[in-house]
Amino acid sequence: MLSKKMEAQLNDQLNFELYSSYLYLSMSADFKAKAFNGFGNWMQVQAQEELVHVMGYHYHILSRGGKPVMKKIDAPETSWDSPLSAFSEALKHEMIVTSRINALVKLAVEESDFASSNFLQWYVSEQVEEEANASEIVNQLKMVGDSKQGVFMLDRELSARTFSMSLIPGGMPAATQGA
Ligand code: OFO
Repeated sequence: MLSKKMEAQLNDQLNFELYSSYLYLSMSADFKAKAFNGFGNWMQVQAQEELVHVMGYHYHILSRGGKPVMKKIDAPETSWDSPLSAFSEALKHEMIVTSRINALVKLAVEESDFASSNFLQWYVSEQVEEEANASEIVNQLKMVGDSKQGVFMLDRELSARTFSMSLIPGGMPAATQGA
């Protein structure tokens, strides 16, 4: 059984992950509208992964006797000056997500909620990857700078990213994913 405090904070994070998806969908739309289809594809896949993260919280809250509550989601920006500014914002956003997850783990430990602590470990590892991925692209964009050819090549490279349902948040059965 979740404590009321843990249930509330897991719910906040569920809704924050929905915002993540919303933000990346908006970035995807902006990129695609500007013919950066590879960057747009990367962001679209990111948005899909965020929904899987949402479902992990949804499953965990329900499994522990709580109730997921969908809240109002803030509207993200709709336009970014450059690929670098969008990916820099994505990296900054992921760093915020990491600190929120760390705070959840801290609460789980304080409450001796070992099931939530165990569940959250999946997100701790995932955040290492999330930050590394965004950071790598930010660095590459900085490296190519104003080179149109460099940006074009990077855009093409990121068009190869695909969404995989094999990504399963901790404790969430695979069958729930496909449902
Ligand atoms: Fe869910 O990891 Fe990004 O936000």
